[in-house]
Amino acid sequence: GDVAVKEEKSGVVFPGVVDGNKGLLGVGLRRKVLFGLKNIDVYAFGVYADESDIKNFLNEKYATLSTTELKNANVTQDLMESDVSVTVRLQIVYGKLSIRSVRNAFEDSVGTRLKKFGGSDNKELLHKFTSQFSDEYKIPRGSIINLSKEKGYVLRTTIDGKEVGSVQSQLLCRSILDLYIGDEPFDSKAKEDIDNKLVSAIT
Ligand code: DAO
Ligand code: DAO
Repeated sequence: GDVAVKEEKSGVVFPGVVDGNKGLLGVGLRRKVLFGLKNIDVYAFGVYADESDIKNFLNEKYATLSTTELKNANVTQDLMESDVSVTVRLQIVYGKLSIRSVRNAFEDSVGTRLKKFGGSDNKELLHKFTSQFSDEYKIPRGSIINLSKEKGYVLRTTIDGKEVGSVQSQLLCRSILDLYIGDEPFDSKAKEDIDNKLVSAIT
């Protein structure tokens, strides 16, 4: 539906639709453990995709499966590897985020995935992505960052509606989505909700 949804742990509300046509599939929270002891809420996120794009893609692939077979199919994984446009909207919750700590965090989170899916050395790709975020950007609490995977595996980033840059790479798109809907997602409840939503889009 087109209804706004609240991420309960942070209280952040996500609009039901973004980019004119992408509907909300699920919301979650990105936490991080600091110094092995303190848990901080870094940002809340919502995952969006165009419903008719999803239907077209999934119907093509799954039309012949029974409901049970569908439950066992890895629909989310197929979505990650597809060329369907997906937007992940992040709303910053933590009030003291520096660009440097952001860069360190995603060298860790995204870097791990690039290695996992790409195999070889992906330092250059990681650098291409992180070098978009120069030190002049400020991301105080409430900032909204959109990570949009567009047709042709282009990852476009905006901060508070302002375009920051885009990188064309299937591996990077796959790795970013993996943070939210992959095997070890930041918020497993969010992934579960998204899975269910996808399956119900087919049936
Ligand atoms: O204050 O040093 C600190 C801790 C900051 C934690 C940073 C986590 C960053 C997570 C990535 C955010 C991407 C928008
Ligand atoms: O949560 O570990 C993570 C990685 C999130 C990747 C999102 C990157 C967003 C980049 C924003 C930079 C702001 C200057």
